[in-house]
Amino acid sequence: MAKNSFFSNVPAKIPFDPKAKKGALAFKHYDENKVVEGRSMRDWLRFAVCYWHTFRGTGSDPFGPGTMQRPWDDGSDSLKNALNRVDVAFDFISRLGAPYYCFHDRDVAPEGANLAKSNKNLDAVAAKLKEAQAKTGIKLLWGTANLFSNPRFMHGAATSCNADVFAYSAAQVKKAIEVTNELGGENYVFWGGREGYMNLFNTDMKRELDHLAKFMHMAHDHAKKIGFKGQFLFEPKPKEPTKHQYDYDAAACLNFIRANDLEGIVKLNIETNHATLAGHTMMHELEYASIQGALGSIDANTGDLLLGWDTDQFPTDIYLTTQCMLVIMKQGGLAPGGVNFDAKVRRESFEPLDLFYAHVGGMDAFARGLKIAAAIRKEGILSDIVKQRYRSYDAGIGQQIEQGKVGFAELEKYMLGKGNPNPNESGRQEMIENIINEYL
Ligand code: XLS
Ligand code: NI
Ligand code: NI
Repeated sequence: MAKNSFFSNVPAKIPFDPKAKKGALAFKHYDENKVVEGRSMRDWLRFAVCYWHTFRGTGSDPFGPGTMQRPWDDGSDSLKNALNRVDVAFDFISRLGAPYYCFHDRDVAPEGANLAKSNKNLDAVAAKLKEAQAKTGIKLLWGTANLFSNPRFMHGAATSCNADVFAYSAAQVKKAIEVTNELGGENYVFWGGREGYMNLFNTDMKRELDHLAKFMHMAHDHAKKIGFKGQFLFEPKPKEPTKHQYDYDAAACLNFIRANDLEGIVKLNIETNHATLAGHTMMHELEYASIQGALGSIDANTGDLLLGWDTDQFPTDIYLTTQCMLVIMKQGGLAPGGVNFDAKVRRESFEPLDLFYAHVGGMDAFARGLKIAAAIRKEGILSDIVKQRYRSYDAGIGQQIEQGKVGFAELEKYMLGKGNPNPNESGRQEMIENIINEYL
């Protein structure tokens, strides 16, 4: 691979070198073998490169065409081009030193004239992906199906009003799960690309949601049948492309999961930019999913404060990555999930080299978040503050409330006897924020 590499200006493996000069292609914080809280950074973070943005992104936006220079890509949707791209992708991921990658079926292989031809293309590329995985040791974090680009999905896939589109989607997902299984994928993601609506006047919401639930049970049945051991994941997103996506946020997904007997079958893949589009922080979405045992994996990126859409920028904010790692470490990690960079370089960063800078920056930002979170956890100041704050529930009436030993009548009696509650104490928000800053 190294011989005819398009990345010969980049080291064969980006080094961990905290002393490298500013802006050098080196990790200053991600030291894959460094052990933090008993686990290597590699195993805590389980980084994945995403195929769609990194190897298929053109840099186009609604106002203009692509800008990216990708000298290995002939711009066609031919099988030959797709096969070539596999070599480049694995060369890139090897140099970066990320252990995983993720893809949609249609990112890796061109769509054919009909389903059978599309499946054939996918098989051809999957065979090459399998070889490349074996050669490099790079593994598949998750696979998924693109059920949103082709015009047939204009009304949705599993929630389309057209039953044939439901059937097509089922067949496509069946194949995508099989390919993911064949490649040893550790998870399978469902992002409901157009599972939502543009207008409620023409939408039978109940029927669409029922269809979606049926679809998920069929997917689960098939996964069982073929022995796929990977974790199923929903990826919440509130809007875009539809004005209202059914998988709005972690809460909406969990409600759907519970209402349709999918508990224990589907967990969540939480994406930063989707969380903020839903009016939440990433930390909120992670915490909400995690406390219910449903935090499976993350799509690491970030939005832009001033732009109201899914800009999918690389995460560089260590305050954000610290917040992520605090939640992730609290639940003991993400495995079999990981940290997938569902992120794209800006339209103006059109050289291949920019792909390296972007990923190195994202990986270092997360490694830093990991170190900072570990330092916070080690001193235990935060957890002590929280424990202390709720101590009125550790004994006495609070304990009786938590243990279900009292009802309204007992609580009335308690309070009539006491007259007034114990005085409140300060939440000390500003002091706590100052403490966090001391670790940054
Ligand atoms: C789009 C989603 C998508 C999923 C995979 O906004 O983030 O990229 O991660 O289908
Ligand atoms: Ni995503
Ligand atoms: Ni997204």
